[in-house]
Amino acid sequence: MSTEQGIALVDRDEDGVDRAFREDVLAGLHQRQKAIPARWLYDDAGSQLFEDITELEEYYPTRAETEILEARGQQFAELIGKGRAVVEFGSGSSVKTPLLLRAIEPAAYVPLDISGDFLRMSAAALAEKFPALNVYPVEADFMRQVELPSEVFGAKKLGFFPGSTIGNMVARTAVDLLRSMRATLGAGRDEMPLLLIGMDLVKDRQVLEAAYDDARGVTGEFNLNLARRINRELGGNIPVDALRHLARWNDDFARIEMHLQAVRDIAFTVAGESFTMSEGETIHTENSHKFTRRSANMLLLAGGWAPKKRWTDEQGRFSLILAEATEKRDAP
Ligand code: AVI
Repeated sequence: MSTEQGIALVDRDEDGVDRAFREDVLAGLHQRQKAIPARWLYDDAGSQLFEDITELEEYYPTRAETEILEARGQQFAELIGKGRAVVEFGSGSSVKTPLLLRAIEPAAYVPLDISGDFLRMSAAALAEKFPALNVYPVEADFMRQVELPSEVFGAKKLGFFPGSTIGNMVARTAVDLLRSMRATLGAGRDEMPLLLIGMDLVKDRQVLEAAYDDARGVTGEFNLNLARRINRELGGNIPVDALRHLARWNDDFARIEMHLQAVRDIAFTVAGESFTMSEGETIHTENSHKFTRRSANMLLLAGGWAPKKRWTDEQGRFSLILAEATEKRDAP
């Protein structure tokens, strides 16, 4: 894995501007409902703010999922077995990943991430914690099928996708990702791969809205950082003080939506293009879908995975689901 590969994954113009970022922002700001894909929330400052969010009193998902991983190690070992190759979609968390690895004693660990820096850092930290484990980091966009290192070709695979990041995708993208995971893990060969995936659950609106609009305003900063990033990287002059963080439950789609709302009429430019927002108008910046047992099962089935076992934390806030890749179609 080389640094050069990391650079190649981000396509920059002669001024060093990330072309995909500029295209997504300009296209999104020209829409009637302004909307920018949530992945752009995560520059270095945004990633640090997200880390801070996971420690907030109101933000329960990280604690709830960790509780499940701590409590269910023995069952994971029984159902998943030892000696698998664990393929984590994302760089891995310093808390959650070791809990799983300790429980199932895999033969290899393959973290996949588009950000080479994060990948290298977390892979090195893990290798230190588990000196006997073979760690093969792969710098890649896991939204598409990824070729795994030849060292794990023959091994049984377990995909690991904690955090309910699947909830940040609209259903169509989520299904595409589940199918790509199936292809990456080699479904269709003799041995069907398994997937352990975190999915946050529908609950009281007040609890959800507080989790995404905390009293200390950390989530607000995380959201507003996107406008700051646009100004910094795309030569914009969005008046950030005229935007406020909005987090609201959309019951029709069972999701928390994050928006940046204009508190007065504003005009600004980004990358040389002009935009206006009327007071009250919003830029939609993130969805966080919440699931029921049935909607989670339905999504997994649509993506080619049959749910086998489901665990929740004591308070029933969050679920971790073990699924097995299915044959192409289930009769009837
Ligand atoms: C990364 N993802 C699962 C978080 C979530 O809960 O949807 C992102 C987040 N946005 C605001 N707070 C947390």
